[in-house]
Amino acid sequence: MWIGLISLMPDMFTALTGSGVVARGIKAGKLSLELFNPRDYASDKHRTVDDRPFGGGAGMVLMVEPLRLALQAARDRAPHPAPVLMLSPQGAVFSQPQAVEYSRTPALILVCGRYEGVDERFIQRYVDAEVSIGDFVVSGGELPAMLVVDALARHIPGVLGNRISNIDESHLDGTLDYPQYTRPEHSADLAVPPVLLSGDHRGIQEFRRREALQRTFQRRPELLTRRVFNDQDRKLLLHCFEQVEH
Ligand code: 4G1
Repeated sequence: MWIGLISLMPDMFTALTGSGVVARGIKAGKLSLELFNPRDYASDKHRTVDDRPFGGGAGMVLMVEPLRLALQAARDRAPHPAPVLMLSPQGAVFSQPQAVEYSRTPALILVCGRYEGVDERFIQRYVDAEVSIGDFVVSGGELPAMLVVDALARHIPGVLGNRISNIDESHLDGTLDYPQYTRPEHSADLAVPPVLLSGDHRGIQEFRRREALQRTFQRRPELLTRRVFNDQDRKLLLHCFEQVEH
């Protein structure tokens, strides 16, 4: 997969390309990232990329022209026709199904905003979809873009190694993870739940499922409304409901 990144702060992406899953994918030839800096496409001697907002107000807005030329350069380099996504608080919140979906496109262009935002005409004309990572203020689209690239890369065949497994999507989709333990058996004044040392695989499976459902019910109850449960899950959940009354 080829990903073109349009950013005024291309150095930030060394956090992604230096080590970790994405670096591994690049080395394995499964993923290729290319950066395009709108500043390189500015037309004046000061290499201006932003200007004050029409109508007044604080801060600066990214101008259409440097972005358009950077996008043109990215499109020229893309080995396949590439959808253009922009990281933006105006998008729907990025989700696991989208990570899987976008990992299947052979080429993708991600546009990162800066300052107060991007001239709306660029978005209207050139951006296929806006994607948000959540409802909070950040200083630019770069960190959100890195997060999206990491989430996509995990789904490209051959990117994950043996020590990094792909977390079961059926779990991610509807329930939180169960608690994990590793050696030693006693640590921080706490013992590992005995069932995990018992070798009773059915017991272990049931313990993990119960813990996962209980935590989801307690911490993220809204996730439970998006799923249909089997008989075992229903029984374990009913147990959670009963505990609430006591
Ligand atoms: C209004 C949040 C503005 C922000 C309301 C999630 C945030 C990109 C994202 C902002 C950005 C809220 C994101 C805000 C983002 C131009 C450059 C926009 C940075 C910018 C809730 C600043 N997911 N934010 N505005 O943070 O790009 O992807």
